[in-house]
Amino acid sequence: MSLPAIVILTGAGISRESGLATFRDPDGLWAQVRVEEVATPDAFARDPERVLGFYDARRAQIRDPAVQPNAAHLALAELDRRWPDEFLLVTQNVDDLHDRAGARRLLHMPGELAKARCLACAAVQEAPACLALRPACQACGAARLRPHIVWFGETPLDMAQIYDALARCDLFVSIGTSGNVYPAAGFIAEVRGRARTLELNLEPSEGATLFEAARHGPATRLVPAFVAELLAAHGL
Ligand code: BV8
Ligand code: ZN
Repeated sequence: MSLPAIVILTGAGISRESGLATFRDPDGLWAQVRVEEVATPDAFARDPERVLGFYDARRAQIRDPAVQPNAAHLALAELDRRWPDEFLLVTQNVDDLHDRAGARRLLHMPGELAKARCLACAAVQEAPACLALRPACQACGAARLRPHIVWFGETPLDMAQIYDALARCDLFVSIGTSGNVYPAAGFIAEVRGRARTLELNLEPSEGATLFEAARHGPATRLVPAFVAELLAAHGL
């Protein structure tokens, strides 16, 4: 008897208690800068220094020793470790907290702050601390690195693998996302009616009514409790 195939989607809310700002909360990133100024290809073409500086600042923040994976990241990494059947953690986050918590079956749809991509040879590599200084690509030497981040209007990464996992999943859990940004916001519509669905979020998301169950509160309280409950329910 195989165990349910699980897909978990996370958003900025899961990293909030690690000290990283979300996007749409009152103290969020988009309250300080506009998406159009720093998170689109046009913005990069128009003012590359502004965009590179925005991501350099966020990359410095995730390298601050005070920013650590929290109990929610750690609980999901434990679930990944102990779940013997299909499991995929899809994150909308560009921070590296799921990685540092030990998650393995993990996909970053919008790329990663810790990585850079070369516009000359497409090589993806560890991002130097400061892309605004135009460091050379480790593969071809060209000084044409950009953040390995999916901006608005660009195609998210690993979509075929993600849709394949969604098509097979029996349990879909959405954690810490407002459900505003597509295609991630559309995943619940892909799976509802066919999989069990649960939302764990500080407050109801845009797609809250599409979930069969929802629990509201901080991720560091809800996620460890959910993981313990799921493992116990399957004798793991
Ligand atoms: C695409 C990287 C085609 C950047 C991000 C016009 C032109 C072009 C595109 C569009 C357009 N109109 C619409 C679109 C599509 C667009 C879109 O959806 N726009 C929205 C704004 C309408 N999407 C795109 O452009 C995407 N690409 O569509 O390509 C395609 C489609 C399908 C298949 C193939 C190709 C590209 C989207 C990726 C953009 N890049 N990130 C960066 O990080 O700087 S998006 C960025 O915001 C995040 O990565 C994340 O994906 C997204 C959503 O943020 P959330 O994670 O949900 O965070 P938010 O602040 O919104 O919510 C936080 C939640 O946590 C809240 O609910 C809060 O209550 C909760 N919370 C807070 N604290 C806690 C908590 N929960 C628990 N515990 C707590 N302590
Ligand atoms: Zn290169």
